[in-house]
Amino acid sequence: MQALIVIDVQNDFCPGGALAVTEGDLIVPGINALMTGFDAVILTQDWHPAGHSSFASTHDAAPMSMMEMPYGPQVLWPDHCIQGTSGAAFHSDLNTDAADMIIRKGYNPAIDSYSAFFENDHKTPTGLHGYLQTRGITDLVMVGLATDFCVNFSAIDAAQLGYRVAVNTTLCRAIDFDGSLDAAKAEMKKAGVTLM
Ligand code: VGL
Ligand code: ZN
Repeated sequence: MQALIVIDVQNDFCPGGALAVTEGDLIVPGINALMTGFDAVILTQDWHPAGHSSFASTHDAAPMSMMEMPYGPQVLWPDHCIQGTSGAAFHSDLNTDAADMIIRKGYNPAIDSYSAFFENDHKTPTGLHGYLQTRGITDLVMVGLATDFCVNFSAIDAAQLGYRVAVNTTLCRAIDFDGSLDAAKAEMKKAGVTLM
């Protein structure tokens, strides 16, 4: 049983958004076309409260600077994907009707959550693993934004949880900050993720 996991195809990660990923919107038609032919389709949605600890503005720091958190180093981002805002909404062309489930993440004010499976402490579960297990899903294809952060962390966690994982890189786009895309590709391969 195979699921398609669509990571964070939200306005703030598309051109014009608060944390815009170059060409982030161009992957939407291909993702919609891919949705048929899976046993389950799951969308993730980055969903932060205002004043989230991953926001540079919360610490009067520069966006894209680093901060040591109790759970490890954290990039400080521009404010993005604030709950209920248009920036947090899915891209308007994304076929959300095809989703069996939408899982939100990053709502804990103190911990960021790049991965669809665990918050950035690598311990607190989002519940997605339980959902996939009870649906009998063994194989995952991942697409979405951003290749080097939320797709990367989700794919590695999934592989470590025992799923067979493929990332369709033509239907992903990266932030590519400070060599993060090359590093992410190497980490995913090392974790046993297939890059398509
Ligand atoms: C993401 C940075 C902060 C992502 C989310 O979806 O890749 N990146 N929040
Ligand atoms: Zn975020």
